[in-house]
Amino acid sequence: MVDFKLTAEQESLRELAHDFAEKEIRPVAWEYDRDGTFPAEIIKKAWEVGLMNFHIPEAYGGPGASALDGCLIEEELSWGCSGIQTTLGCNGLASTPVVLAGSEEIKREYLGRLTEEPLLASFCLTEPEAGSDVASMRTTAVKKGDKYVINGSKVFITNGGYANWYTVYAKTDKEAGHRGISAFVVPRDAGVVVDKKEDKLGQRASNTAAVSFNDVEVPASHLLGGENEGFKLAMATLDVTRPAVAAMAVGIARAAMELATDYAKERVQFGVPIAMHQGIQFMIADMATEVEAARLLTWKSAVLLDQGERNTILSSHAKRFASDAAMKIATDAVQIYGGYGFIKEYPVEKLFRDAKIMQLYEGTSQIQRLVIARETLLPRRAAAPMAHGQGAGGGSANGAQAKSAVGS
Ligand code: COS
Repeated sequence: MVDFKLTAEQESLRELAHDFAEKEIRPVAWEYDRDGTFPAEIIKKAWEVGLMNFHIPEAYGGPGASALDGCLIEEELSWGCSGIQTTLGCNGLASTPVVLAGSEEIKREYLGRLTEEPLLASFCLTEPEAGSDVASMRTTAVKKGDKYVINGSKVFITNGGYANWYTVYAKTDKEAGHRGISAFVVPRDAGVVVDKKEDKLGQRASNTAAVSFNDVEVPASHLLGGENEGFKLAMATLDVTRPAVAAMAVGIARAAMELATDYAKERVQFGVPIAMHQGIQFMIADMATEVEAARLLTWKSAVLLDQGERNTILSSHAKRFASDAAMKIATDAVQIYGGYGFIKEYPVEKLFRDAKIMQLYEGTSQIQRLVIARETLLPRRAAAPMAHGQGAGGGSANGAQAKSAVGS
């Protein structure tokens, strides 16, 4: 049976997130964007009311929310401000590899840190010379006795300047391409250096930093999954997190559509509100269809995860479609506002800038099309999906399941 009706619990979760976005995020969003203010106070409040770390399984102190529940929250918070939601949601990206492949001890320590205090974690995959082409990374991790020594630089790291710990991908076998990458948990106090904070076009309230590792030592037990299994762990992580990014894009798209709709009903030209003109109506109609379609793809990609199914192609469909829809809808919202849309005093200008990153981070729209094309032309056999650990009724992921999936 296909049922698009949310449960009463899901409706209240959505309401909680919407109220938070309306009362705590929207009133400061434009000011934080202008000044590039890091939303420290909002992090504390969101953590207290349970709007962060909802993906962490109950066994490690989280609520173990389903992927679909996560998407409901992410859409609302991003409707409030996607820059602030990028900050609040990044723990999900950083800790998914730990949920999927960390040892029991690592999960207790590092997932526990996030649920015990409002701390942040970062996901360090991208490098100056390795963006879409993950396998070309240069950061290395060399095993010395019972430690790994990490050297290299990472860029575009969300919350990089504020994280308490980092999930870091590094080459453990330089000659083996994607089969020579491993993932590690690196606590900040192991010697992570924050090189610089980026000054960005949009999502300016989120911290994006370059970080480096100069002979940073971590115990061998900080390896996530097996040695040289990091690439597949990164891909499996993105399968889990791309639905969340898609939900954020839906939040931006919906915000832009609502603003454009309200404005079109108020703004009078040629003697009538511009909403009476068919040219405007058609733009609003397309916005409404695209928001609806993007949300349906997003929910489907999340529900597949919750059902323990492989969602690689759906997660790329959702991320690609929702991100492109957010950009188009934000662009059309500026168009509907006319000249005012180009002025910072009016709200759609920020959404237009914020939407752009959705087509870039967690895999560009072109990379999503690459994944979709490969999965369509050469469908993988229904390989075991990664243990998810946030699925409704799915309970918590266990390392054994996750490791077998990494190796599949
Ligand atoms: N789950 C599990 N394994 C996967 C997988 C997935 N979703 N996708 C690919 N793999 C496996 C493949 O099966 C292949 O396995 P074998 O080594 O057994 O053959 C291996 O991983 C390599 O896959 P592939 O050949 O597709 O790798 P490519 O180097 O061609 O890269 C892309 C694939 C481009 C899709 C990948 O590098 C990517 O997603 N890049 C974007 C990275 C990104 O999103 N960056 C944003 C930073 S995070 S904010």
